[in-house]
Amino acid sequence: MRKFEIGVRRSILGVLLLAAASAAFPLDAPLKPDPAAFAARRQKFMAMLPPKSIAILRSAPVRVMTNDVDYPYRQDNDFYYLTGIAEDDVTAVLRPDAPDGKKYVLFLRPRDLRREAWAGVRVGPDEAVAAYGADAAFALKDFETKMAEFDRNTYKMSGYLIGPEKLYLSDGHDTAWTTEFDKNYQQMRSHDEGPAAVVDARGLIHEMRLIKDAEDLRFLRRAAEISAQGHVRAMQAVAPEKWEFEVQAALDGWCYANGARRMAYPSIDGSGPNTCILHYEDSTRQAKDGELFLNDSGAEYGMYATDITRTYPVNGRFSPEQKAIYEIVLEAQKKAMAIVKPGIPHDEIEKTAALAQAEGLVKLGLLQGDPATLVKGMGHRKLTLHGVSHWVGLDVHDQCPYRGADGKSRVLEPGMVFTIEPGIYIPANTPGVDPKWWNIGVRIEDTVLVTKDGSDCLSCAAPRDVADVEKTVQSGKNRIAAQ
Ligand SMILES: [Mn+2]
Repeated sequence: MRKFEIGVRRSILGVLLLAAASAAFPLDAPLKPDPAAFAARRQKFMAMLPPKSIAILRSAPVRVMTNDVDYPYRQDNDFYYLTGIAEDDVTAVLRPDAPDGKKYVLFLRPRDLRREAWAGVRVGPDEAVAAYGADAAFALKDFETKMAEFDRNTYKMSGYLIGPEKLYLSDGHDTAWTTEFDKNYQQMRSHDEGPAAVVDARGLIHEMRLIKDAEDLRFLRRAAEISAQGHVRAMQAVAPEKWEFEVQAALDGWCYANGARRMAYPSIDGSGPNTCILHYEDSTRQAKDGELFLNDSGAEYGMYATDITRTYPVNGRFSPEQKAIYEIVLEAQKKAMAIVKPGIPHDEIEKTAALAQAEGLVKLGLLQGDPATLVKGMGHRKLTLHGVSHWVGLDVHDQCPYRGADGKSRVLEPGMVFTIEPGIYIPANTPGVDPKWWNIGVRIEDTVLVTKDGSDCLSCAAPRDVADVEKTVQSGKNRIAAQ
């Protein structure tokens, strides 16, 4: 596929052929999560815990949107990573040295057929062992007594929390559950029972999530692949007088039609002045001839995010000023991408992109001074605003420290996935900047995997080079002839 792409890239026909090829029917079958991958992660997680530890993981709560309408349910990523369970109101317990051998125990809501008639079929305690690979499963109401119970025969406390000295907790941000749990825990501690130390388990889980396994990568690749195809659709949908929401629909719709159940974050579709608003989410403006369009959108596929931005001319041709800025951003991204390999400190990506952008902006007279000095004093941020790289995974911004306790940047390892996303933004009325540069906002963003000896850009199938971008926009069938 890659050779084919390069071969036909040079013509408009090529772009059309590519579009036709990626719209082939039938669609690739939806990916199914592999239960063995979750079992392997649980095993690895338990092996990381110190002796005499126990972990309790809680699902995400249902969140209310309006009156009696809830937001579509979205599982907590740390809970999902270790369990593969997508439903709400579940508590998982991991017991590395369980005396009874029941290392993975689930607590779930019992089946309720009347409720299921509204809300859909659930896995109850009776099915959970087979469905989720648990060693044992119980109703939620049994959670408290299973954790700790006074034994009337021995006059001693017994239960999962009696014995372990460290409790690793990931509460799924379910504050109601946490409040209740904490009340019981404090009561237990007032009798000097239960683990004395509570540790936030998320730090450990985030470290695991930083290095992607084969299961992570299957989904991350698919998310990036369909989103990159969606970006081609969006480029073809843009034209003078088109509304931003029409372009958004072209991309988001493509992702949904290819199995994405959500976008990874609210799509950013901005035209003209809106290209300079980093998190513009309204999509309600009409694009005008001669403007730029900035599209920062990525699908969530099977819980996994991708993060991609493309910027293109609404009428299919960059103006000289737009092109000058675009080429600085593209050069910065390419330079930063070229250094990615194991052993490189992560902040080298930021430094490389920042220097390239500062050099370009000084050359154009938009910044003054020595580029390296500018970068040191963060002077370039006047027009570049943000950093250029964050981890990507189940979260669009996967949470893991970028620096060690010593303040030093984390060094790249195979399996890390992150964005490279330089940008330059010149809103109207920027002091000291000639109006010909106003309303030019450019960001180019891709999601990149560190491989054994370099990198693999997961989303670079979306056109980036000036000629490819212009050709793709021009190939849009609905384009209104301009000029
Ligand atoms: Mn990003």
